[in-house]
Amino acid sequence: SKKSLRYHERAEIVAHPLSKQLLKIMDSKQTNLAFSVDVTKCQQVLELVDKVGPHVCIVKTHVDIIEDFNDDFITALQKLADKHNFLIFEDRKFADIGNTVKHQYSSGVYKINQWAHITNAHSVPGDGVVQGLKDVGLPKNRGCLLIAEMSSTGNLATGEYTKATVKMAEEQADFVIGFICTSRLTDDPRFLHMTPGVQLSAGGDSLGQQYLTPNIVIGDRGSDIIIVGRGIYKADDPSNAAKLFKEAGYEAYLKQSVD
Ligand code: 5IU
Repeated sequence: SKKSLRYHERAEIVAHPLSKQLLKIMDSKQTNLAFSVDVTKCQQVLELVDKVGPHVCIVKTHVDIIEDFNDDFITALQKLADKHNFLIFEDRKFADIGNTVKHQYSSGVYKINQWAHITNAHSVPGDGVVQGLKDVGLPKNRGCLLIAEMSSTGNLATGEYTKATVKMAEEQADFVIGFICTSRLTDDPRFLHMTPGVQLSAGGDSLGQQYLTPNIVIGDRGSDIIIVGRGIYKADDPSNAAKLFKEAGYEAYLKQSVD
């Protein structure tokens, strides 16, 4: 596979301050691991994140699955982000017209724009979805990932849809910092590629999730960041599991990058 730049080299090239911050974290913590903390109680989330935090560059949330969500939870999560030096990514998957996503991003119970460094959107509505999020997010230095591909079986984000999503990102690269994808989609070093559906051995679940290994995702497919949920939080020792994913992901990165 194609050789790529090291994190510290890319940190010098990227324009968006958030991409720069993320690449610096990846360089200094030697990790391309994002932890998807998909549990449903604030305390569970915070305990897992405190254990796993030293090993990750990103913690990915689904705040709408948390049963006892409250503002103190966000304050506590932000404290952990400072303590362990990671970014917060709310996996909101915005998918409405620009005017609606603007409100969904800034209002309601969660006020995602106030605390999530990164969020994501489906490209299906057209670039108005990015425009709407950008109105709210850009003044706060937030960044957005476009969902160019999905990990689940039978998903429709393929072929021309994926290509058009990359084009949409290129046209709004001041706010779109990268992609959710299953392999590298562009050699433009500004864009960060993040891949869910990762376990230490290939396989799947009973609801269509498909798993690849860190070595395949980073090494063979040229993605930048592995996103791992159950592989970590269902493990007997989540901290040690995160360490194993971190080491596997980082080793694959070292092998495919220029010395
Ligand atoms: N996620 C995927 N696949 C996708 C997208 C998001 O799995 O295509 I877009 C999310 C769903 C879940 C996490 O929050 O990534 C993966 O969790 P597991 O590692 O537990 O399968």
